[in-house]
Amino acid sequence: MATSTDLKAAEHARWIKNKALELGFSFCGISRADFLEDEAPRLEAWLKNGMHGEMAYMANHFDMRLDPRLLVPGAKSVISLLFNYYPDTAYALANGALKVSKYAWGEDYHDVVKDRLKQFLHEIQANVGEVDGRAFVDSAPVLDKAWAKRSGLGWVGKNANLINKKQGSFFFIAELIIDLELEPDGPVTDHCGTCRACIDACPTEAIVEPYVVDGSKCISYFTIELKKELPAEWVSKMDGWLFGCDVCQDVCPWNRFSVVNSEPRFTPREQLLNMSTGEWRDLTEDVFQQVAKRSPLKRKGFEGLRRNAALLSMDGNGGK
Ligand code: B12
Ligand code: SF4
Ligand code: SF4
Repeated sequence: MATSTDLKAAEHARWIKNKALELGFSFCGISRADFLEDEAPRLEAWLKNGMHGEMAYMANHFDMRLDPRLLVPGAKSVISLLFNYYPDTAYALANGALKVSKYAWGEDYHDVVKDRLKQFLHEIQANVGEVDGRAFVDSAPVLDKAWAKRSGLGWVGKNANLINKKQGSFFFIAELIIDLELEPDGPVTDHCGTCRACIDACPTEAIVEPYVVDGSKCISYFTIELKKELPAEWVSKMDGWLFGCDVCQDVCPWNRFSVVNSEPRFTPREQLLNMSTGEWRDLTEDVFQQVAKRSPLKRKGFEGLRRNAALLSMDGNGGK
């Protein structure tokens, strides 16, 4: 028989899911804040095999990454949220120019989604009363995909991205970790089946086995995370990507169901998308400030971006 605590937990969960949609999130699911048992050995193996490359931060806070109660004392629930960034691809880069991943065509998602999360937490506090918690979007030792999977928002595909059956994978994942008891959702099934389009299409063979991406071989790592110069032997494999890489998502059949996002702050920046390879190669600090202002490109910095562009254009990546 359902107790009054269960009923409250179900009622609060319903209210939270409706509010999430109102605030512009596409999907919302809930999990109990527990230890991530299945992920523990996988994360350990990934790190042991050096798949984090020089992303030293990934090796930190191992226990906290697997248990949100160590990150947010008193945590009871993880609210997982998907925020759509799929852009109007009519803005696609001029043929032949160096490519920038779709997630970076507009304003930085850390800022856009964080603002929304803070508002969400305030609304929960106003509606429910004393609730303590923290908001995260790619901003702490939290396994975002594992929580979204547990909360029933999709499955983690062979390309290691969370895929939602209704709208594909071009989403950012965020969480509210709070000390309120909520009715949890359950995971959904994997729909990759016999497909291996992402594995075959990856330009650097970074998907070393189904569901395992060697981060240290991924174009996204080379073009964004790696602090030192792109190693010469990898330059020819970058497939014209200047910042990030969308290949394993572009070929995924589930992304036929992507819908264009409705977030004004993600409106693609025409100046960024119209840059020719020559303009990237000869990038000046002034132009960098214009195209990278409040954008994910800031992470790479002026020198890093110019260095990538110089190496890529020398190798004949991109035509214009
Ligand atoms: C480190 C990191 C990277 C690294 C490493 C990539 C990686 N796959 O881990 C690099 C820089 C390469 C990267 C690239 C990208 N990233 Co990134 N990244 C992260 C970050 C910070 C941590 C991810 C992590 O914990 N990796 C550790 C390893 C162990 O995790 P994993 O690959 O998911 O491994 C799991 C699977 O391999 C699985 N597994 C292993 N073996 C097996 C076997 C079976 C049978 C099964 C079923 C599963 C399974 O279990 C593991 C543990 O859960 C998260 C943000 C966050 N805090 O979570 C964003 C995040 C994963 N990135 C994101 C994005 C958008 C990207 C890019 C698409 C960006 C781009 N366009 O360039 C690419 C995609 C590359 C790819 N195919 O994975 C989004 C993903 C959104 C989504 N829909 O899934 C996240 C969640 C950020 C966010 N909050 O929105 N990223
Ligand atoms: S993002 Fe690009 S390089 Fe990285 S795994 Fe996917 S296809 Fe391969
Ligand atoms: S391309 Fe195919 S195998 Fe890869 S994630 Fe998508 S459905 Fe799964």
